[in-house]
Amino acid sequence: GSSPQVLSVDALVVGAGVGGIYSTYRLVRAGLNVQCIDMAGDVGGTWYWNTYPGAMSDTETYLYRYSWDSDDLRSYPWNRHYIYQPEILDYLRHVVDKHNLRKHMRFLTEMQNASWSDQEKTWVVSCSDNLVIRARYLINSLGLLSKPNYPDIPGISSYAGKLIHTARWDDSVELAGKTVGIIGNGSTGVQVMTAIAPKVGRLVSFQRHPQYSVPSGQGTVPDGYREQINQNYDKIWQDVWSSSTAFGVPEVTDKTMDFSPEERNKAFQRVWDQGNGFRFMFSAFGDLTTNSEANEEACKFLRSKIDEIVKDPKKARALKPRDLYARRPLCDTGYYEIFNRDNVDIVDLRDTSIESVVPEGIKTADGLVHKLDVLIFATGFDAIEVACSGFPNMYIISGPQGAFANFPVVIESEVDLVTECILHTESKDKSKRVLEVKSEAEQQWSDLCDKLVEGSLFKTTASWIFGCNVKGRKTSTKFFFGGLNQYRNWAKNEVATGFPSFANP
Ligand code: NA7
Repeated sequence: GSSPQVLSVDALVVGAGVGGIYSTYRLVRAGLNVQCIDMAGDVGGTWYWNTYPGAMSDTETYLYRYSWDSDDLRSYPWNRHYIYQPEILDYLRHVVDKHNLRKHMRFLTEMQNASWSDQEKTWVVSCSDNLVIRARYLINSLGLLSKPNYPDIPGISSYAGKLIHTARWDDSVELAGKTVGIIGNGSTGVQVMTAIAPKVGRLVSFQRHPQYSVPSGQGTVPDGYREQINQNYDKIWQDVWSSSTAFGVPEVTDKTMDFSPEERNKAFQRVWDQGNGFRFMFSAFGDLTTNSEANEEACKFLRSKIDEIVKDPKKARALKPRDLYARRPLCDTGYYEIFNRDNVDIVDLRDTSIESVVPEGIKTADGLVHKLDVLIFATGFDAIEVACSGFPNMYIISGPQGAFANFPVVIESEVDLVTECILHTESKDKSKRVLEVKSEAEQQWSDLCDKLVEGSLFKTTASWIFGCNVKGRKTSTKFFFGGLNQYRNWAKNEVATGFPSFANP
């Protein structure tokens, strides 16, 4: 073919989501020549791709944003406790435009291959469009949940109706009046079902593992709410940065079983009424994720709520989990309530599994063929599968074994460290501008991550958090469960002590 177009820059940022935008901002501000690319048609990352009905953040709005533009934080308009996908996308576009970052970005451009030239101390990255980008630093900000996971069910290609994955939504798919089947009832499935139930002809959830969900407390914020947040923002961020989960919820240490059944019930009811999944898991008691007896108390409370809300006992039975409350905590805007609608039904795959997809719909093991006009896969992602060791001057934002906490805050903390690493490298003689994480440091971190999950009940459920959701993937510790605060302390110490975990190879 024709010879490629070659672009030489100081830093290449791959991905223009929450992490890529902030990386670009920091490195441009530091005086580097930066190119950011994304295979998508615009900025947004996760929020570019996940446009399914009901898509929203389940972090409260005042924390689902960057902390570093103090004016913007206080003036950019929002009016609900949680923001929907189009609003998040607007916000990210606004940040990019306000800080003039678009001129550093190139879309519909995919990184295809990257190799390090030891001689030139440069990454040589080939991209789609016959483009080669040469850069001293490579920052991968590809997202931890970006590759859609398709279930391993025979017959999918034979399906004659409309098939759609939530992470590749297509607005032209007509739902009104149609019979819609959905596989997947995690964060995504719960949101999409709640949103479409009133619009579709019939909705059938093919459910393998029900999950516990609590009300989010969504709604327009009351008068004075924003003003109060604005006045306290500095303190709010200090608290978030020194917290473990960064969700802005109190992280209490009380032990569940030290309290009477009445007191326990009252505490669970209080966080249920306040809303938010992380609040329910971490603000009533401090041991739900480590003590199974305590956890079972939360389960009992949540199962009783399902029985209370869902009128049809058969549906209620199907919706009640039998395992522990030990997955990423969900919250919703009326999920259990939709099952009181006549047009919403549930097939409990614990009773009868999916045998195959057939042209008409889904065939279950009991021999029934469920006819479907549309089949939605809310089946999640092939999460956090990236290589990392032995790559000089390469960094991964939200890569393996990052902190398990509110992602925008985690991402910001990671980008801050990466920027410090790059500035440190830049301060060196031109021929020595290389920094690479030591393999012993990497091993130590990995061992620490393994140690921290010992005793965590999250290990007892099979979810993407340990890579158990995709067939053939090795189960591993994909997160650092020491808390955001501990990560930030570690990072601070790295910077203050001259990057002891890194070396100039
Ligand atoms: P999740 O949380 O990985 O949920 C995927 C769902 O899809 C879950 O209910 C799975 O059931 C279900 N699933 C996957 N494969 C199958 C098959 N083959 N048959 C039946 N059911 C299946 O993905 P989400 O998109 O909801 O959320 C991911 C994260 O994005 C979330 O944590 C937020 O941080 C944002 P299972 O439980 O495995 O039985």
